Parts: sequence; C-alpha cells; structure tokens
Amino acid sequence: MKKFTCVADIGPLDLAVAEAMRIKADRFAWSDLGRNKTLLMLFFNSSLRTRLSTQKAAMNLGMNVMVLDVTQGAWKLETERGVVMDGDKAEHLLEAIPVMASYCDMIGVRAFAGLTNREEDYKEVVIGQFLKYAGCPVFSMEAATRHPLQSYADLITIEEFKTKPRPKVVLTWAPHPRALPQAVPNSFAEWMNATDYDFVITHPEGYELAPEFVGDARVEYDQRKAFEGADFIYAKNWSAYSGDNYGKVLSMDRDWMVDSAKMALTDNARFMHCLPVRRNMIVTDEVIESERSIVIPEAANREISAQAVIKRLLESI
Ligand code: AN0
Ligand code: CP
Repeated sequence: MKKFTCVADIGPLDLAVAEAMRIKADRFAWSDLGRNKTLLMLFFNSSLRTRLSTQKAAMNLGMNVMVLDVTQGAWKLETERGVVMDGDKAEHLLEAIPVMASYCDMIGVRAFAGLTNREEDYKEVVIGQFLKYAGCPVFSMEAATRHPLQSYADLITIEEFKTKPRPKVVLTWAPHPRALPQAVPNSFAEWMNATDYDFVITHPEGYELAPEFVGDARVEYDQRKAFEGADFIYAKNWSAYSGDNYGKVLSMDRDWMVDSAKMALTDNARFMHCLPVRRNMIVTDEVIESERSIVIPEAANREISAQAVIKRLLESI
C-alpha cells in the first residue's frame, strides 16, 4: 500500500479487520519495522484523537515522529497554483511539500474541507498535491471528503461488539451549532457499503450526502423508523452538501438529538460517535454515559487502525 485516503486502498475488509485484531493482540510485535524511519504529521486543523493515536501507533512500530501544526508557527501556505502571492501567504505548498518530504519517510495530512466551494473540496486539492509531489507514502488524517482512519476504527469496533453476523447499522444526522464537513459521514458510508451489514442513513430533508458516498445504502427520512431494530447507532452532524446550500447549517432541529426514548426503539443498540461530541446537542448525557455507549473503545481503536495503516505503508517502502 503506497497511500491511504479511501476504503479501496486497504483492500479486502476481512483481511484489514484480521490484521487490526493481530495488532491489537500484540501491538509491539513490529517494533523494529519503523526503526530509523520518520513520520511527519501535518495538521491544517485541530485534533485530539488523530494526533495522539497516530503518533502512538507510529511509536509502537518504532518510528520517529514529527508533528507540525501548519497554522501555528509555520508560514501560511498557498494551496492553489497560479495565484499571484501578494497576500498573507508566504509560501506555496508546491515548495513546502518536497521540502517537508526531504526530512521524512511518510506523511500524514489533516486538511478539512473549506465548505465554501464544493467542487474544490470534492477534488481533494490539498491531499492531492501531497500524493503528487511528496514522493513518499501519504495518508489521510481527515481530508476534505473522507476520514478513513476513523472509518477503519469504526469497522473494527463494530466487528468487536456485534452480536449477529449482519447487524443493522444506522448513521444518523444530529444537530450542531456550527457547520461541519461531510468527511466523517461520507467515509463511514463508504466503509459500511463495503461490508455486508444492513446499512441505513437517516437525516432531515436537505442533508442528502453525495450520491457516490450514499451508494446502495437505504435512506430513511423518519429517524424513529430508522432506529427500529438497529444494533448500532452512529451519530454525526454534517452540513448540507446539496447545490447552493453547500456547507450551510439548514436546521438546528433539536428533535434529531439521540436520547433514551429513541435508543429504546432499537434492538438494544450500541451508541457510537467519532468524537469530539457536543453533549445535549448531538446526544444526551444519559445515552453517552450509558453502558450501551462505546465511544471510548471506538476512540481507542484509532490507535489500532492507524498502526495497521502505517504498518502497511512501511512494508511498501
Ligand atoms: C470534525 C468534523 O466533523 O469533521 C472532526 C471530526 C473527527 N469535527 C469538528 O470539527 C467538531
Ligand atoms: N475523531 C477524530 O478524528 O478526533 P480528532 O478530531 O480529535 O482527531
């Protein structure tokens, strides 16, 4: 594996899950693989889990790790080619990428969608430039349209907690005060569609995701109906994708918050969220604190998915 930005990169999911389980059983078994190799983690946006779990995963493999917060301390970077750089951006990504790559063997990048220009976001311009110009393995730590390390951890978590071969997994939109990208729900849908689970997406009208991510998933606009018989409830807010509403918050419909009454409609479902989560907007205190909530093991599996990905990339160097 030379890069990791989407589900296709990881190959068959049964093998990916089996590899993750092997790593989880003995995460220090490959501590020589990354010796004298350096990972650069580059953040254009904030992070708690991705930063710590990915660094820990690389350290488990014996790597050295450098972290750069592009917005704090580095020169402001221009990402678009052809612009006259007479503004506040002192350096272009086209120089910065090969320079950074000369100091490391692998690069992880977090660069969220700008949420103003759908076409630009969905072209994945920033991570695309890394893939083109870094000359070393590159992986996504959440790009404009996907968050594959999260989805891989979500898959591992569902496999660990499922009690039937083909669980019903429901991705539900939930309210949030600020506009958030579609990367997490897009990616979750992409990975769930690659399994044989019964996968349902529920959201208010106007929050339809891009058709290429929805794929064959069932879309149900009645949240309560979607919850019926569910084994996993995966909550996430996202902003609108459609047309002129791209990147906008259309509704703060508090009726879509996940609460105990809705969880009671499920088949004793597990509650999942990628975190960070706003309590009593997305989910009530009661649900997230309940014994059905698996948000902490889900986050812990971020170390495992990151280690599986970095291990595969190291094996390709
Ligand atoms: C980000 C998002 O929704 O994409 C990161 C989630 C992992 N969330 C926030 O910005 C709150
Ligand atoms: N779930 C996740 O990616 O969290 P961070 O944004 O804190 O990294």
